[in-house]
Amino acid sequence: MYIKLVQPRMIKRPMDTDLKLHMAPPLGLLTIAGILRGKHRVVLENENIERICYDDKPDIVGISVTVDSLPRAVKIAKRFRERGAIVVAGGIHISTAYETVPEDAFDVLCVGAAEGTWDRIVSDAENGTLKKLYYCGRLSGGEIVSPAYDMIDRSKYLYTSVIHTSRGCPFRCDFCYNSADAHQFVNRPVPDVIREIKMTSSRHIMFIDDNFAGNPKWTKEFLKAIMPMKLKWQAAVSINAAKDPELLDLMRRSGCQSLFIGFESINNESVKNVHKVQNSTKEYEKAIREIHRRGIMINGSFVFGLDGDTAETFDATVKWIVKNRIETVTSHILTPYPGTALYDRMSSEGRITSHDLSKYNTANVVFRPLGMSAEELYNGYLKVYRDVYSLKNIYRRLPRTRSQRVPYLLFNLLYRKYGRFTDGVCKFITYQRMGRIGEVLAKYM
Ligand code: B12
Ligand code: SF4
Repeated sequence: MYIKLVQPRMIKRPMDTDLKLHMAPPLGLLTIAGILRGKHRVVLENENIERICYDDKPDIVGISVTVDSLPRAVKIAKRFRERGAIVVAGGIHISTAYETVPEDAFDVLCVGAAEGTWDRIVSDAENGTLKKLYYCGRLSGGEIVSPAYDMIDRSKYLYTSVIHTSRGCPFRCDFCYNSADAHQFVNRPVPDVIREIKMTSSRHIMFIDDNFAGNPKWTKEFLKAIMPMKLKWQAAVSINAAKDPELLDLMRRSGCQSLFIGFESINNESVKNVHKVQNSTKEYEKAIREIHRRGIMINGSFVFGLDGDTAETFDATVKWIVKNRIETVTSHILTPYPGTALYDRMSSEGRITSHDLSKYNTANVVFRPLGMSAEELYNGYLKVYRDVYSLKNIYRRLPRTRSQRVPYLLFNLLYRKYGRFTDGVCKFITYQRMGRIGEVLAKYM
């Protein structure tokens, strides 16, 4: 069979440049390619970096859907279905909230990991016994299939050495897709991950797990195993990881450069309201010191519009970020993704003001906030980006550890502050080369 896999384009936020579209290849679809190729003809098209071709005649089209890309996915599906293809939708949003997806938008909906469903979908399509809904059920780590890394056009991406060591997260924060029942937490066998790292032929690895330290025992074993590989790596962890000195030491010794941490809010009430049970704001500053002390940078993630937030929250948060020299910051407007505990609560309180999912990319206000107006929330969110990445505050946040200053300045200036300029350069020298230049500069300074 001829199977085409499609990644719908994402909607950029006001502060994003095209660098975001070229950040990393879609691992979900590459995993499906890993499952199917050899048995079928498989083509992958990522609308973030190329145009989708509607002129060929695939038998099956598989579309990966996050909440914000659902409206675009529906349009793509319509065009392929008009040409006679069977369209299968899967991915994070379908797995979280398949029952909210318009009935007639796709031929097949797939809940959970592709590893447990695609072979059945294809053989049922061949036999004419296709069903509307497929479930994966529980997956063991050893059943996770490696993405087809060799299918990536490396010139189109900043980072291609992206690896996942686990799926899901042990926590269930109300606003996160992991609060929906369909998601499980599972680690992969250590040798499988090491084999994948070797496949990338790079020593700079980005682990894209939701929570790289979701099972600290596994993470420690893994870090000991990669120690001889002399990697430089970054990952996302929940803040409780910083309470474990042995884990932090192993991270440093195995080459950790930066950790992405969901602080979400500096207001304890706000954090507790969304059941982020592992976060205690009282312990934040100590956690930051422990991480910085080991020469590891922090990418702090913050959510605005939580029920304890007011119009004062924005400036207070920026002040705190600068004081604690958080090296990079990602912020979001609280967004009630369908299928999450937050959505159910806001929906029952009648607070959802927009059901247009293309606005659900955390850069729009789609609900009625409690402690401020929707306008104050939107403007405050934009101001946080402006203030954190002002030249003055980039200077004030400069890391104390000298070796961190080059990667710090590269990200703050070339990605965030002057991203449009950098993107223009990438169009000439390729995104891959820009990613490499960043790695090399960071290594020698
Ligand atoms: C890397 C990443 C990015 C990268 C690259 C995205 C890319 N091209 O893949 C960047 C930084 C650009 C990015 C951007 C954004 N991201 Co993002 N991102 C991730 C991250 C960390 C990893 C994705 C990944 O590779 N996973 C590993 C693969 C193997 O898993 P998977 O995609 O789930 O695929 C499996 C199954 O879902 C299924 N499957 C997947 N596709 C399909 C398709 C079919 C047909 C079938 C049958 C099955 C199937 O099978 C796969 C294999 O088992 C995830 C969190 C996570 N850990 O998954 C967030 C995540 C996907 N992002 C998210 C968000 C919100 C965004 C942004 C909106 C952020 C923003 N404010 O701008 C944007 C735009 C998203 C978009 N429209 O694409 C949310 C989505 C929430 C939701 N409910 O939809 C996530 C889940 C983070 C989170 N915890 O909230 N992201
Ligand atoms: S810790 Fe992060 S990934 Fe885990 S459930 Fe909470 S928000 Fe989601």
